[in-house]
Amino acid sequence: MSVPASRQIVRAVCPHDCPDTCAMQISVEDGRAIRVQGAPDVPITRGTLCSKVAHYLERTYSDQRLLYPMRRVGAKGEGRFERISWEQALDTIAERFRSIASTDPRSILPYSYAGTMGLVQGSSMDRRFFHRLGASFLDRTICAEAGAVGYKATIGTTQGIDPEAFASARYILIWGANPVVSNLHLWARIVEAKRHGTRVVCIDPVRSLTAEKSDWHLAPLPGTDAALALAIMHVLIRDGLCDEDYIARYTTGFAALKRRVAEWTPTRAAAETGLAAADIEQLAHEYGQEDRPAAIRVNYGLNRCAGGGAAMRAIACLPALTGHWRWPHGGILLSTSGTYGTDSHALERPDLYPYDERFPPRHINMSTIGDALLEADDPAIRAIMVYNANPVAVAPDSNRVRAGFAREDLFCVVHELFQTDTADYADILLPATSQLEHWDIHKSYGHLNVMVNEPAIAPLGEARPNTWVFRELAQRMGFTEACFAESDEAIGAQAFRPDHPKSGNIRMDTLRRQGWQRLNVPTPYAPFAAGGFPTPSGKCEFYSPSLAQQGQDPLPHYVPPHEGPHSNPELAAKYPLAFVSPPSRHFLNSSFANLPRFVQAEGKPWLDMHPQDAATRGLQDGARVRIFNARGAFHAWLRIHPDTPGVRQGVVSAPSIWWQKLSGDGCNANAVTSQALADMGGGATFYDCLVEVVAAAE
Ligand SMILES: Nc1nc2c(c(=O)[nH]1)N[C@H]1C(S)=C(S)[C@@H](COP(=O)(O)OP(=O)(O)OC[C@H]3O[C@@H](n4cnc5c(=O)[nH]c(N)nc54)[C@H](O)[C@@H]3O)O[C@H]1N2
Ligand SMILES: Nc1nc2c(c(=O)[nH]1)N[C@H]1C(S)=C(S)[C@@H](COP(=O)(O)OP(=O)(O)OC[C@H]3O[C@@H](n4cnc5c(=O)[nH]c(N)nc54)[C@H](O)[C@@H]3O)O[C@H]1N2
Ligand code: SF4
Ligand SMILES: [Mo]
Repeated sequence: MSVPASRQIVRAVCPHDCPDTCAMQISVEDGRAIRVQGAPDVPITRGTLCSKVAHYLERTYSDQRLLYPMRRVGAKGEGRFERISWEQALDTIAERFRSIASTDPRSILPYSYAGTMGLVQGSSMDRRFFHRLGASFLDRTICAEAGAVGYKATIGTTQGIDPEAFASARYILIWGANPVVSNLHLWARIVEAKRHGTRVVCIDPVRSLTAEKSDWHLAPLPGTDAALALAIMHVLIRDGLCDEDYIARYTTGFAALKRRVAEWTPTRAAAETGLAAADIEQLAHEYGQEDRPAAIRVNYGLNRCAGGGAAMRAIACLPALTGHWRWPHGGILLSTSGTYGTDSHALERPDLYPYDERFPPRHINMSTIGDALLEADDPAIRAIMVYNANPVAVAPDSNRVRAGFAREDLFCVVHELFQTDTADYADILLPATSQLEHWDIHKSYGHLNVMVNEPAIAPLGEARPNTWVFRELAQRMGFTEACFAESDEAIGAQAFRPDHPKSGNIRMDTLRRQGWQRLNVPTPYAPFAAGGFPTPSGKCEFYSPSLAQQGQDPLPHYVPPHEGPHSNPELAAKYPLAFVSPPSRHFLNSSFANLPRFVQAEGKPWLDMHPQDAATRGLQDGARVRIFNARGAFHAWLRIHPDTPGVRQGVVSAPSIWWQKLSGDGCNANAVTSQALADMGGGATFYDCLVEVVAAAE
């Protein structure tokens, strides 16, 4: 195909927080991007993008884009601003940071998450800047930390099966994941497997789009997955469905595990999970068949609860018990991100932290940002700089979060593409570039390739990339270290350790020529076919000495929800429904939830409820309802499907994450979610939340 002279195709990468990390091709004509497509030659993407990013130009060229730096003119949170120059904006920020840092630099807090997953725009110059400044450290726990820590306690890494191998899987268990919505290209592989007869089972309290398309859907109560996993292990061991040779060679602690799971009869697990004991027996038997190794897709839906770490740890034991790791299409997949030898030291330079004895390092957990802004006093947070994130909309317990951001004495800088709920609280609001306007390099948590994002167009208005902002601020703060002058490409060139067995093959010239490169892993890839788990013992640890050392239960166990109908009957008497708020297919967290196409596609804030729960409350399909608990309330429209209920009984679900100011009542699902933490990693517990639902007042 010949490309007209004025027309170019630029290689790009979808920057969003999604495991697929798609390769994009941007057609550019006379300096304007005119078409966004999935790259046909890159694995996983194979030429298709999801329905959000296929319309990326509507985001890029949206008339809602912030194009100039601004300063607040209205009251805090009112969202009224006036235009200023970049010089004025950067000087103001540097001056405030310098003044605050002279008393205690830990009073300054960065707040960022995964607005872009790029290694350069996501976590490089920004970290260098805040490290050098001696700011408070932000613990980035809001999504995956509990599960990642739990999984690693068993396996030693977050690695697992190559996602491509799901196409040849013989039995697939989708657990706490909704790939049709949140991992579309893995779903495409699962559809390939279904075509040759593979049975697909989905474990989810919600009848998600994935559950709907699976052969069997089991709907446990939220936060009870560890009980289910322990009972599956009980049956596998009781009925001789284990691979004793694999266990003997490549695992530790089997005898102790056997004693532990002896207590976990299917009947006991049935009482916790709300599933039928017979179904648990059947699931264990289906799973344990050695002639068809099972591939488990486990994901973060089940780690947003009190026992999220323990659940992931227990589930991660299964493929070692059955020896399914022996096959490339057997085992378990949480995330591929641990496969990369990312050089976070070079990118983030933690060595720049000053270690001043007057100011011992202070960590703030992003999952409790509301409490931190309102209560931290050693020292109080006096300045916050938000980028790649929208905490007012996405952080739990948003009444507390809003109150924190509304503090008159908090200096708040927000760097954004759009005027989000958080941007409304800025004192200085800075315009950020979109992925088409800056350079980056990407790893993935849903495949095994490295990809480069070349800028396709010039920045719109005066929008600037994250790295540019922190480079400029570093200069104004007098940070003279050479790393603050590095270009984006120079930072990107340090992203992977050249001596790493799996990343050592990554070459910048190859990447820039062909757009992507697969890590140095074989195809097919069976990471633990012969053991080699990167745990302290080198084995899959059913018994974990390091957990024992930390004073935690060293064996797989069940931690009931903070707010379960069984575990907290007193609370459940007032608020009897377990509330979850998983991603809508039309939004990506709160991204896209301000753009007309996607808001129209989603329609309204919905609440899915079981017909029996609706009948008890006298609620009709389509009614506007108030969802509330002691922390807050929000409104949504009820969806009841009498024949195929959208949720199990006792559970309600609100597809998320709506912008608060665009949701009708100024509140979204996080009005009711809690800042309580998970058992491991300080993770957030969005899906561990009891509520009551009533008809909305007129
Ligand atoms: N379209 C779209 N895609 C996305 C996102 C998005 O917002 N929109 N977000 C991205 C991000 S940041 C992430 S972390 C991933 C999230 O994607 P996943 O890791 O798949 O996690 P969730 O979508 O939160 O939850 C998955 C499923 O788990 C169910 N679930 C809730 N609680 C429990 C439980 O206790 N046990 C079990 N077994 N299931 C439970 C939910 O009902 C949901 O259907 O998706 C990414 N992809
Ligand atoms: N109720 C409920 N709450 C949840 C969840 C849930 O399932 N239910 N899921 C949780 C999970 S898993 C996650 S990961 C978090 C996600 O929370 P966030 O990571 O905060 O995700 P987004 O809401 O997409 O906000 C990212 C923001 O970054 C901006 N951005 C994008 N690119 C750039 C850039 O290059 N520079 C700058 N400066 N900004 C940029 C985007 O415009 C967007 O507003 O939400 C959590 N909150
Ligand atoms: S959001 Fe996910 S599926 Fe959609 S284009 Fe980006 S990486 Fe691909
Ligand atoms: Mo996430």
